[in-house]
This record gives sequence, structure tokens and C-alpha cells, in this order.
Amino acid sequence: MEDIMIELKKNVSEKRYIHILGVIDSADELAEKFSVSKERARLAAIFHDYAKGMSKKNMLEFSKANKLDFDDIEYGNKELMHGKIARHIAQNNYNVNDNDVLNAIEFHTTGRKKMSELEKLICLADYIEKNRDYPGVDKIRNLVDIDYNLALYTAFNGTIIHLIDENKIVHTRTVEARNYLLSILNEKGVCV
Ligand code: DGI
Ligand code: FE
Ligand code: FE
Repeated sequence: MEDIMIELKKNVSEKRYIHILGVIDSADELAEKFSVSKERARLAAIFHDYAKGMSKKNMLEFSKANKLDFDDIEYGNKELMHGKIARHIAQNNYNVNDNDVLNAIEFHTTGRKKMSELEKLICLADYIEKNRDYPGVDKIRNLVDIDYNLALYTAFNGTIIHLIDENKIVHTRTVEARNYLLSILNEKGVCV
């Protein structure tokens, strides 16, 4: 783990490294709530933004060299490419072979329908880690203790509203993740 952290630090900015440390702490704290092992939660957190420091040009070259497939919405969008690249690095350079951990890394930005508990945990840890400061973050933090699906649903709604405000393309997975969480809340009779 120490070796991974040294390599990680070389690949991302100081600010990004501090964010990742925050996500590791949050993932650790959330593990019990999600019935996920702390080790797997921490491992996914460590790698989730590993590729965040790459330039768009490097991302495109890396993807070509390693035959990574992106859909039309993802291709050329750094925000939507860094998860899959991080997954590839974790799997190929660090021998991470836990598929759920790899999926949590790949899908941490958009989420997806039927996402696993570990995938949800990493998305949520990314939204609420202690260094995050955006409008609505405290509301999401407060919802975690009430219902973590409601907290993540609220977080996705915030992202989607923000993307629409900024005239950005909302990836279909982001919408599907939001709808999936809403269906869980409806099934459980949680008021939204
Ligand atoms: O990498 P982080 O900054 O820690 O967080 P992230 O990976 O969750 O999100 C990175 C960015 O991706 C964030 O500014 C919002 C953006 N994003 C999330 N979902 C979508 C998206 N951008 C587009 N265009 N479409 C999406 O569906
Ligand atoms: Fe990210
Ligand atoms: Fe992140």
C-alpha cells in the first residue's frame, strides 16, 4: 500500500492527492454502513482518481495504445475517461483483480444502474470527503446517516442539475444511476 501511495503521489497534483486521502478516509468510515470490507473500500478509493492528472492528449494516446473503448459521450471528455483509465492501471500495473473494486473505480464518476454497494460507497465517498466544498455538500453529508441511498440520489440530482445549468451533456449512465437509486427509495417507501 505504501508503494502505491508513493506512485500515486507522483501522478497527481498535491490538491488531488489530498482529495484522494479524504476519499480513502470517507470510504473507510462508510464501509460498515454498506457492509463492504474496509480493505476493498480503501483499495477502490486509492485508485479512483489515479488518472486524473493525465492530459487529454495522454488519455487519448493511452486509450489507443491499450485498446480502451469509450462511447461517443465519453471520448475526448477527460472527466468521463479518467475512471476507465484508472481501472486499467489498477488491473494491469498493480494486479488488482477484484472485479467489484475495478468496477467501483471505473464507474465512480457516473455511477450506473444496478451499481453494487461498493460502487455506491465510492461515489458517495467522492462526493462527501472532508475537503469537498460545493453548494449542498452538507445536506448530502447529513443524509448519509438517514439513508445512504437517499444521500447518493440527492448527490446525483445535484450533479445532473449542475450539468444541465452548464449546458453539458449528461451521460446516460448518470441518469440511469439516479433513476436506479430513486427506484430503490420508492421500493423501500423512503420519502424523497
Ligand atoms: O474526479 P473528481 O473531481 O473527484 O469527481 P468525479 O469523478 O465524480 O467527477 C468529475 C467531473 O465529472 C465532475 O465535474 C462532474 C463531471 N460529470 C459527472 N457526471 C457527468 C459529468 N460530466 C458530464 N459531461 N456528464 C456526466 O454525466
Ligand atoms: Fe474522479
Ligand atoms: Fe475523486
